[in-house]
Amino acid sequence: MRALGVVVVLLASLLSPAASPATASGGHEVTYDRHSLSVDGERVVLWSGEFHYFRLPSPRLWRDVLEKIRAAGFNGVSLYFHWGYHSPAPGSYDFTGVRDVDRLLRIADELGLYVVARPGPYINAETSGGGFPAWLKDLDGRARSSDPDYTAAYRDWLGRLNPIIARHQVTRGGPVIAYNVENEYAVNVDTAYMQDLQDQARAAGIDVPIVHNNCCDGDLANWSSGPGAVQIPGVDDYPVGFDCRAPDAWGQGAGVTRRLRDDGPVYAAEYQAGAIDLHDAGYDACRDLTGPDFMKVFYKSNVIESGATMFGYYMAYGGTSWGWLPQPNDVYTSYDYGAAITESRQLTPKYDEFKRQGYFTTTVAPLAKTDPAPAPVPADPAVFTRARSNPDTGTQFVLVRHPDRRTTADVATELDWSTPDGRYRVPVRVNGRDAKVLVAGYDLGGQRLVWSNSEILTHVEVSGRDVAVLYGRDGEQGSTVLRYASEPTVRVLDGAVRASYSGGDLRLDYTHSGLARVLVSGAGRPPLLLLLGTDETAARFWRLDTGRGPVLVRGTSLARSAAVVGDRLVLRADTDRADEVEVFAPVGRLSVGGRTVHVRRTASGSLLGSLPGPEPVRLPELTDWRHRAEPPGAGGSGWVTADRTTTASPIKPKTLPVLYSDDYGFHQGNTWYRGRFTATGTERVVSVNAITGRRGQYLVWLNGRYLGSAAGGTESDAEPVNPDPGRGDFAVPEGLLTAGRQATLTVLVGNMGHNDDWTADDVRHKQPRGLFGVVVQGSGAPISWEVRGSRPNDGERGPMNTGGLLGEREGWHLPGGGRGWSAPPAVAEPGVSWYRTEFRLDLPRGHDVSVGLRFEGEPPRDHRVLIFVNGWNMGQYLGGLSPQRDFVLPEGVLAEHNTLTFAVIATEQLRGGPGPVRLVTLGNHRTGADR
Ligand code: IPT
Repeated sequence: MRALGVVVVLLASLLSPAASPATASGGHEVTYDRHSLSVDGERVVLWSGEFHYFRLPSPRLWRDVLEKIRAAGFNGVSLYFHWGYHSPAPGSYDFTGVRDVDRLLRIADELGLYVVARPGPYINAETSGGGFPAWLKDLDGRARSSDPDYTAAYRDWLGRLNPIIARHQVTRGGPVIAYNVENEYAVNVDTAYMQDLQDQARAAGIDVPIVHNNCCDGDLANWSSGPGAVQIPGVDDYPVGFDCRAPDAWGQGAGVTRRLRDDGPVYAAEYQAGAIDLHDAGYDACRDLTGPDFMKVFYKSNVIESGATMFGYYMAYGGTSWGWLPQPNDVYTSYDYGAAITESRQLTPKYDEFKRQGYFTTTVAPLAKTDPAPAPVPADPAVFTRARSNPDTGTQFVLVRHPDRRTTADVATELDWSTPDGRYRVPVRVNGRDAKVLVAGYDLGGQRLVWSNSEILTHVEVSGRDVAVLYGRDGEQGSTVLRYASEPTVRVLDGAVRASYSGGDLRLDYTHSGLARVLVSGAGRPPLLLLLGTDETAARFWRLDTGRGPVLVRGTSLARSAAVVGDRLVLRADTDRADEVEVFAPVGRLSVGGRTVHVRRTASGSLLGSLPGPEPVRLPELTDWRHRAEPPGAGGSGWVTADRTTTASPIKPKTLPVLYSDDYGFHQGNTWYRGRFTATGTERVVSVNAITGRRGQYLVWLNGRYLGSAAGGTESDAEPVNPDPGRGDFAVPEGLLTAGRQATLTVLVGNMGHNDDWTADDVRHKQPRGLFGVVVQGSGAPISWEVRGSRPNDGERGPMNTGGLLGEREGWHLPGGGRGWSAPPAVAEPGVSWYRTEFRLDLPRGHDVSVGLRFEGEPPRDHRVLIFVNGWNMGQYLGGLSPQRDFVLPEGVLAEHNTLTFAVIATEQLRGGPGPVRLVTLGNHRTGADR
């Protein structure tokens, strides 16, 4: 069961405005009302995290990451689908291998994750063209409008993708619970287009609710009413922004999701769960900016202040913008995003916080239907409270924090709290940037929770007994009050807990420290094992669904899944060190990773055993480098005459012919240009304009002589458009050209990826790449141009893997890599030098080892490195131009025998090759044979 115990069947859901029919056998009905989604009448709080399959070119690791997302307490994932990733050319689509989204949706289904499908056509997502295929730049019609040529293009894309999504809907027994049209479509809008996207979806059999992620407050379109309106309009919110240089300087963003429709749930479509590294602070700083204290304060505030019951946390796992996936103005290769799960798939303290909040949200069913309620008044106004309550159960949820979220004060006070079970003075404390959601009047399994100032992690029923985990900050006072008709028997099994009984209330008082254990029995209720932890000890628990109901596991670095087989719990779990493992399950035996674990029964009724840690990893050195030069403009075939005088780009070139690479079908990576003219001998300066995107560059040769390099233009937001972008002036060396003889100008222009179209104005994403203008000062001779760039596709690696270097066209980056390699020279000439080596990995079996490539030493300013692993372009090392020095190499791309190839583009003579580089272990976990 996907809905994790959310069992509140209500008449209201039958009256909801949209009822998606359960069409096929195994299908379920999806409905909604102003409080929440429901599946077959059971309310669901949709707690989902965003994942980009296109940023992890390894379907086997999709399962790994989705298991980690599931284990964090998420019950859903939000998935963008990337048009350009699937389409090298108009009418050409690929949904196989690393683009097999049918497989992706099957995995989500197998793991019990709901899916919010987000097929664009425009997705933004800091990816090249905002997800548009680069060939879309060649259309005349305005993108994101109902212009006919754009319409034909997106209908083709959706016509292929929608049927895949449709067959995986909840209504057909699959995971897709909602369908997101467009992306933050707020300005320059076209309602006919917005409506057509929905009509296309419906025609393809999409019958789950259609949603949209609205970007901005104010008067902009939000699709909550009128033509083009969606059923559940949601809101994107990044309340602390993207400046990771100052992780403590939380801005003023309220972070409270607005209600946009009265007849649907409040939907936090994208809620900040990390940040892009706009100012090169490094992603660890972004993880600090959006760390556990931010998550506590903003997420909990939002749950209670907005009443949202649909969440998409952006990102749960960011991944890698490998190949030419990055949108260059915002990101470099890594899209780690400072997320809870790192790019190398490691779990962070943010993951623990997601687990604490996600377990709570998906356990405590009354949270799915709440209305604002009077909040208990604190004795000290330095504490701020807000409350919601469930109108059917009366259960109350009280937010406690500082009035100003940025306050770091330590305030302890009391709430005057009228709970459903009586009025109480409840001690509370807010120490620093913290927030809590406290619960009163809750039927916790077979118990009655009157109130607690500890927070609820989760609870399960095991063999007729309730096991509940509550937690608070280490060292803070805690109290929990439970109701019993008569005095129950209380046994404190561990820790210091005082119990008192009076007037039907059992009150437990304690200080949060380690893990206290209290057994309460008798008095007409099922026994209760209460586990009272700290943030840290609570996060050691895992709740896993089995065919016999949910079970709890304490310990391991990740519990992936569990099954009850007879008297045995079959657990799939990882360890990153030797550790004890404790299970609360209706069994007497345990196996982990395919091996029986020796266990003993504890006083808590659980089973306790111990697990070994991982074996050490030994990685090979990278030695025996070979070298091959790519002479400027070399290679006979593949050149195309560049003679166009018009372009679909709204930005017109400075000189003719048009030399934009896209206009000649060269969409990715580097492009070579060759211009020939008859020299006069009076040439003085070659003036070049090239547009590359941020951090791009170009290099210029004349008659084989290197003239130098310049930074390419970016043209991201420039309004009005810069008339002289990426300008470089190169003096013509004396005597190089002879009057009457042919001269050859050779230029290598980088393309760092295509701009996005966030403002839907069609100008940004159609900003050209390549040469924008070339003038040879002192000469009036016409230049005849040829251009050669990327091939449209690279088979299994797809349309965005391979650029237009000669070595890429001829496969030097592929395993095998051809002949002509020799020992590296002491000094390589400016331009493109290829280096390659091979290495063999001997990783311990039954382990999940994350391997990376680390560039060491002083970050260079005079060269950059394109990294190919077994032919896969795993990104660009930009030296001093970006903070990234580690490149994650996923399993699947990595094999046992590997070829590592670098294309080094040097703007000066290169001494000593690409510089010190080595393989590093970015994570090592024992997983057992059955991962
Ligand atoms: C929001 C986009 O919808 C999403 O695709 C991504 O770009 C994200 O931002 C930032 O990482 S746009 C929001 C910042 C207004």
